[in-house]
Amino acid sequence: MRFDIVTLFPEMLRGPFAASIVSRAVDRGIAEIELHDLRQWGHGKHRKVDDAPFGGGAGMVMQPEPLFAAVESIPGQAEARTVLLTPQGRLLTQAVVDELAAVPHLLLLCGHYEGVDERVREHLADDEISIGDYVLSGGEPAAIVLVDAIVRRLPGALGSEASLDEESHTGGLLEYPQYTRPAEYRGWPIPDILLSGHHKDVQTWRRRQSLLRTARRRPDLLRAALASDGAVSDADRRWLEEELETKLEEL
Ligand code: 6GU
Repeated sequence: MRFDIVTLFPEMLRGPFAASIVSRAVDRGIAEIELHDLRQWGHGKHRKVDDAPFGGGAGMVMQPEPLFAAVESIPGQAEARTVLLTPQGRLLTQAVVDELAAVPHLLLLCGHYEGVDERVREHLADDEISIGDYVLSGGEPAAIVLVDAIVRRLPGALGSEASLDEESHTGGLLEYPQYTRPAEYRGWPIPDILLSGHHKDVQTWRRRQSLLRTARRRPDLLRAALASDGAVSDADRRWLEEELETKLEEL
């Protein structure tokens, strides 16, 4: 999969992409990431890329020309999905990540200042993504998040594909608690069940911990899982109602 990223701050992205899963995926040829410094297409001696808003008001707005010129310089851009990173975009979820992971060529535009000229949204971007309901100074941290989330879904990017299987298996529930050695630390033991060697019982315990944790911390996610066919069995439902002393309909 190919990523082209247009940014005013390429240095913000280099470090994160040079580490861990993303860098390994690049080394393996699974992902290709190219950074494009928007300044290159800025106007005049100062390589200007922004100007005051028509109609007045505070802050600066990114001008259309440098962004259009940057995108139009990128080979294959006409076939790529061009995504503007902006707090006004659709919220990034795992479903959106998986949708974008199926696109062979993504072109990410990192917004800045008070915003981007509306003609960029209308005539250059195919899609707009936000990574959450808070405001960042620019789209770069969002580009790091988006690339990481996509790359780890690409075949061969993770050491073992089992990790991904397990994730999809848990179907929108939070993860169960994990423990490793030592079995007792500062007097805090791990749950006995994990030392029992009864694989089936361990699986049941983990499944229930997932359900319980999701019910308590993210009832919104549990409601979605309950509504999706086959994600939560009748046995799971009965156990959870008992444990919570609540009818699941009341969650
Ligand atoms: Cl993509 N950009 C900015 N500037 N702020 C954000 C965001 C993006 N997603 C959440 N907040």
